[in-house]
Amino acid sequence: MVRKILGTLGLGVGLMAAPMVASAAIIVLDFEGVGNSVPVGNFYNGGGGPNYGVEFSPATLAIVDSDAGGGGNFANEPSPDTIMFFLDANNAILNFAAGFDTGFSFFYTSSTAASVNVYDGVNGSGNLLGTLNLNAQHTSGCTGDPNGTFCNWTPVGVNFAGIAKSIDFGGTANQTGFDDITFGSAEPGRTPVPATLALFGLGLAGLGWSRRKKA
Ligand SMILES: [Ca+2]
Ligand SMILES: [Ca+2]
Ligand SMILES: [Ca+2]
Repeated sequence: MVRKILGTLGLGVGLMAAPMVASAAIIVLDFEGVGNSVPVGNFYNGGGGPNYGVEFSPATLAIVDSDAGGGGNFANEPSPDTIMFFLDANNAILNFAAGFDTGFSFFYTSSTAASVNVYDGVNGSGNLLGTLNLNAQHTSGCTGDPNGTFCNWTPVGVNFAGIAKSIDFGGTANQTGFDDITFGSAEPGRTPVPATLALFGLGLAGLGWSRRKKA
């Protein structure tokens, strides 16, 4: 039987390569490969990335660090070089229709305080299972890599009872970024990359649009 290269790769480095952790499957979304200023959409729902059955609302975008050729005004992201953010705070939701349990977590950077809510129905419906509170910490004790105003990333997570099916991301449009979104654990799945030497800092306004005209 002729073995297809892609088929072999799929078995070798796909879902089955994930380490077994405890009894519950832990899934980490690192947004690598989605693109720059591209909606995450169905990337994790059969649309190019690992198919976890996770669907993002249209307002959620992936963005690549400007130091890696994208348009992102951030640094020290836990999994370089792509993160998720949104441009419409009222419509930044992910649906995990099959459901997940135990915990939910991620790393974030934010210039404003915000809340992220976990629900047991899709599209932010049903019962509120947990809330993650975010602080304004984006510039605290950090520098660019070499560029990027949003340079401080904080792990945050919550344990909950029941089966969660959607996440409603709070925050301010273009002012809150997320990476290594983790299902099944209150501790996000990756370790932050340490800050590297800063050459200079720039006072750019937003996470996503660092190329706009400077004051
Ligand atoms: Ca970076
Ligand atoms: Ca950067
Ligand atoms: Ca990433």
